[in-house]
Amino acid sequence: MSAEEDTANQGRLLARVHGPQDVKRMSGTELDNLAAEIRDFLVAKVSRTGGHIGPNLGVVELTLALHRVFDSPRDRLLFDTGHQAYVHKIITGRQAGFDQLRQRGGLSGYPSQAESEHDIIENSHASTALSYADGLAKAYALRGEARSVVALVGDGALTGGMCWEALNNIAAAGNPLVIVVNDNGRSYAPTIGGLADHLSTLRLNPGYEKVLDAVKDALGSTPLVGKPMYEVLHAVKRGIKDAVAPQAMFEDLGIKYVGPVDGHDVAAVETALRAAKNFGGPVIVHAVTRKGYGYRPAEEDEADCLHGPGGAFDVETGQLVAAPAVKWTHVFADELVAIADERPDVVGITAAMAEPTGIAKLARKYPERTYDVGIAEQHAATSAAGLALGGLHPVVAVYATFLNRAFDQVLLDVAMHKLPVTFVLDRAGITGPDGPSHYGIWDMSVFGVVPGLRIAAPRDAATLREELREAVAVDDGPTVVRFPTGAVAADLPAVRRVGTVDVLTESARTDVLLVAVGSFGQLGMEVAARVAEQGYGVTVVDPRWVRPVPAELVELAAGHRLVVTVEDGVRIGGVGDALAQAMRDADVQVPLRDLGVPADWHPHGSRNQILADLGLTAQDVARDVTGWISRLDTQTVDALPLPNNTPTHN
Ligand SMILES: Cc1ncc(C[n+]2csc(CCOP(=O)(O)OP(=O)(O)O)c2C)c(N)n1
Repeated sequence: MSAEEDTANQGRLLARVHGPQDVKRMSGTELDNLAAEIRDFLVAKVSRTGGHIGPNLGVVELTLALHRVFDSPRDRLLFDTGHQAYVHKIITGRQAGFDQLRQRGGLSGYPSQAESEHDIIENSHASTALSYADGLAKAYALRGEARSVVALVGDGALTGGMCWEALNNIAAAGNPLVIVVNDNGRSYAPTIGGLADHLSTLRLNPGYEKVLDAVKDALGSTPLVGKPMYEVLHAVKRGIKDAVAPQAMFEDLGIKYVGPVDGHDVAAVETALRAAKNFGGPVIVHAVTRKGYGYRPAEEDEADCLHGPGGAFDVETGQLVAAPAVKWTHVFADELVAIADERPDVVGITAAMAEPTGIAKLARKYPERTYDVGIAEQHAATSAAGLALGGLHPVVAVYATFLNRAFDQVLLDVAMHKLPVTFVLDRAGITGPDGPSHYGIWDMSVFGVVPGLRIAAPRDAATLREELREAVAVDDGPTVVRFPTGAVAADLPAVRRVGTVDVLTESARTDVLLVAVGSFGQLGMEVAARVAEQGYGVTVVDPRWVRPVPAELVELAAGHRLVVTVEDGVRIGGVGDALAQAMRDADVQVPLRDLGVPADWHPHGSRNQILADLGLTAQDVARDVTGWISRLDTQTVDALPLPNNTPTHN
């Protein structure tokens, strides 16, 4: 085929795909070409928006095969974690949405019921799909409905305990159900643990290695993405099944095992899936894939196979387009290493996210003092408790949204034992493009009720370093240090410190005490300037440690006419709520208004867009504050109007 014909044909098959039926009708050759077109499409689109490119490139053939063998949405296709559902979205008629992927009002980066009847579960937290599948299969058995239930789960997600609880139940129930294990050997980084080792014996098999080497050699001489490479890959894809030995492990669980199958061979996957579909009981189909398959910058990215670039990237190199910024994560990572240099008892824990949380930096310097526990936040917390019992001070670095999983472990296993464990919560508050389940807005409320747990919310790099040091100096209970996503805020020095509370600005008049939590320090300064223009004096404070509520904060509140709190977390049980209670307990009668995130499901978009939607900009807050303080002279407290974003059900 000439180059012109090739260009003319680009996207030809993809344009015919409006739903699963269109894929079912295609021939083997067409499917191979379609897979190539899908990869071109994914790279072209995701390179503009950012998103989970590596995982999706790895499941193109798997997803095509799933939609050919099963009849979605009647048959239920469940995607564990959900970050690898882009191909499913393409097949189910959502190609047009990819220009707006993860943008406000655009396509979600995860399955979304609102988008399609083909999306059954809305997720983003790993290791849940097998439990959903267990329940669905039981429900259809009880209701006498003949529908297939299929869950696609990665080897990374399989390190999560919920998967093993589910497998135990699935085996016991014996209902028909298909579990497709997408085994690419990686979470972000290579998957760790006994299970991973077991699976990797397969990948280390010399026969399999030979195939991979041939693929790698071929990549050097082919264009980045596209059809020619697929022809080469096809040529080397022979014999993969014969080259490797089946694994007994899954059958030991009492679940039928099919595989290993080459996950990039649609026909081979289809054969396995059809066998599994007709088996009449639970079956695991073990598919071996390569993360980032077919796109050289992803395949060759040692760190995480381009797991999920946060923004636009260069197609040739896979490098992010945006100028690199110093992020909160970097400040934490550097300071942790500095602390570890001084304190041999300080160790780090990550739950399969060493690079994204910055723990990787510690691991590079002190590999023997760093533990990657897999996608196992609950285990991370209690294992940290064990480390602390053993005389160490663990620093557990997780995204704020994922620590929700480990509430009971933090409460009882760590806090009740008064153990010195520091939880560092990255991506706290409104995060943005990953949507509702990735927002780190619950931590201050949920963990605020844990007795003896101290929570710090630094406002800039300097206070992050300082509060991290204060946290690891605590030896009689757990601490949390939480900070948001993105570039770290410019340093904002305090004018003075009262107890643990930093006063950021004050004036001769003490009308309003504005409690700016964490990264809202700068917003607080802007609000004070705007409100000052209306003739009111605002004292802006950063409590630094928000739990327990500092006694000095209550004293400061007593010296003002109005207290306003602003925080990057849910209002119910948040810092405002806690301060109001502390003021009631101290019989401080000053009215308080709390601004924060309503307890609701907030859509994806940029952090700034979502904060603006919630009325959490300097302009909005200044308007609220001015309105409240100006009415105070004439109205009673109860008559103070609600802020813009206060839903009535709160
Ligand atoms: C509870 C939880 N912890 C951490 C994460 C972050 N995370 C997203 S994808 C991922 C790796 C998943 O690996 P795997 O299931 O093998 O899928 P792959 O990306 O390799 O296709 C992790 C750790 C998460 N989504 N949920």
